Amino acid sequence: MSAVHSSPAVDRERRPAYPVDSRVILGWKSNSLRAPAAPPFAAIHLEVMGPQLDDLRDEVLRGLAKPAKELPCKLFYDQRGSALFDQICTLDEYYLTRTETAIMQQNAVEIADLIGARCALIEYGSGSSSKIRILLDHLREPHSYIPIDLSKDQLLQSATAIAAAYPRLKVLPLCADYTQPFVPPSIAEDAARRVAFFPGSTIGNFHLHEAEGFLRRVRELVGREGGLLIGVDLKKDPGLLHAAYNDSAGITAEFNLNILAHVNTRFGSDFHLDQFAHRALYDEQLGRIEMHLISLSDQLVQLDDTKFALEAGEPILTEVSYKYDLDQFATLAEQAGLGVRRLWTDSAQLFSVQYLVAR
Ligand code: AVJ
Repeated sequence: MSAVHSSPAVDRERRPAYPVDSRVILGWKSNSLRAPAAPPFAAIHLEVMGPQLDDLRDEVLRGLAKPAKELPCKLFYDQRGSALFDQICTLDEYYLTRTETAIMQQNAVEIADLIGARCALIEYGSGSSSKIRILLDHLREPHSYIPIDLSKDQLLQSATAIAAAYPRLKVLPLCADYTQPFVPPSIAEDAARRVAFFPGSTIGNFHLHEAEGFLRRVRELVGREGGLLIGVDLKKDPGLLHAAYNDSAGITAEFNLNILAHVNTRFGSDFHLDQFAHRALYDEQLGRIEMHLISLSDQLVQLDDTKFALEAGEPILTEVSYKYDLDQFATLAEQAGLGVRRLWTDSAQLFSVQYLVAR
């Protein structure tokens, strides 16, 4: 029976179908604790696995206490940040989204063939859940869709839209921070295989050693027969990269600065947005874009009881975005127990979509 109906969303978080603490023993194989079938009035059951507000606060405090200050890039995506990101994706200079989407559309039949029938799709960082539609439109009898995102409101909204558009699909949204190990939701055992979906080259936001650990966790989650469909941005002319992260309309700058507004509202800090400037540069040696916010004056910022001193010109690192060679990424995947089964690129080799399988 489907747990999802196409009626309007009801956030059932405040009255979960099972005790919240049971999440620690909910696993792939746990049948006994599966949530009872949803009553007809319940549209979507949202499973929440944290993170606790305090975990994020600690991460912010630790990042600002470092000699080279940093903020975690997952904090870009409050409501305004998510809207700005969606806008970035439509910019001429930001080739990533349209290139990845075109690759997926052009090869959708082959991709769906490789994934096979009755799969459970687990999307890491589902955001507005738009790219998954390309898959859902081509897959044979997809079994379930498990979007994972930190932003609860957007998750509920997009999961509801997917459930309405694909009434035969089980939609099981999970609010979690996938950069940290988390307990996977219990997925009915009758899915033929578990396939993770990680588009957008968000893998680039991990440092290289973190990326390997992340891929290994994905490999564990999907199991022996599982797969991972992943978008990986490629090394290219630094000029193109620079333009993609320094768009002429200034949307990326707004997106970058908005992280400070988000930290202010969420944690009560007192960043002055007009005292910082956006900077993005490509480090060719390290093969990565770095986004910074540069302090425009000597200033103090307070968070809880701690005051952080910033000098004029001092950067806060807000994001890294690694660009890969195909060989380099294949090696990384191998180290994580995944082999490249097939990959697709555009004619200019700007971007790649890769289907990895457990080795
Ligand atoms: C889609 C999260 C990978 O690094 O290109 C866009 C985010 N940052 N412009 C990226 C982003 C600046 C983006 N990710």
